[in-house]
Amino acid sequence: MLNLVLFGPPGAGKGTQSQHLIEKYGLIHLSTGDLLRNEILQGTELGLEAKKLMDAGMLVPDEVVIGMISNKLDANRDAEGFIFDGFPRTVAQAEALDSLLKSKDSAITVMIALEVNDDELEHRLLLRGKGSGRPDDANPEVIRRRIKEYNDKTAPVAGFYKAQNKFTSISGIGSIHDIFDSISAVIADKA
Ligand code: B4P
Repeated sequence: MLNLVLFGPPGAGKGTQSQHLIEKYGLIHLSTGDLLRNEILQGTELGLEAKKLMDAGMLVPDEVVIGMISNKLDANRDAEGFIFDGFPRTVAQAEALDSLLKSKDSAITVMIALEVNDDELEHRLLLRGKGSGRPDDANPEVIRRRIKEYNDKTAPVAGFYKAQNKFTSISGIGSIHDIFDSISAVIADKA
């Protein structure tokens, strides 16, 4: 089973690269950002709560996203593997994911981090915000808050996987195609 964590700051290209990985490896894509945006679209109670935090550039509580991932793992018991995109975003989420996978006799294969500097992140997200209608992409202040949340709460997750010898980082700057080739090379080496 190939279980991949795509890691990196907001706008690093996790969602973009996931689309190519799904095609090549036939993995199930689990994006907590997409799952939350879907809850917002459906107008659920969870979605209404999440929207306030997401629009402000803050993380949604751990128990909410862990619950969503747990349901998706249960619903896809026969999968060849998963791409975790935007999850785990805190050390508590990483610990919960390890236990969930362990209870299914599985584990994370590798975490691949996309390295992109803050100026480029802000540029990409503001550009996407012009067309996507995503409120969290429209405002430079919210984008900077998201990057701060990443540095404060998410960056330490890298240490969690380094300690397990499962961490690799690559440059997330360059063409989408070249970055995809670098990711594929890591998978070929680790899987
Ligand atoms: P996410 O939906 O995970 O989104 P993201 O961090 O903005 O984006 P990503 O890195 O996937 O960027 P993308 O490929 O789209 O999170 C949104 C919010 O949801 C969070 O702020 C938080 O509130 C909440 N949330 C989600 N998961 C959570 C969790 N686990 N715990 C708590 N809260 C959670 O790329 C961005 C742009 O760059 C695109 O326009 C793309 O076209 C462009 N791009 C990509 N690659 C490029 C390249 N190589 N060159 C130039 N541009 C590129």
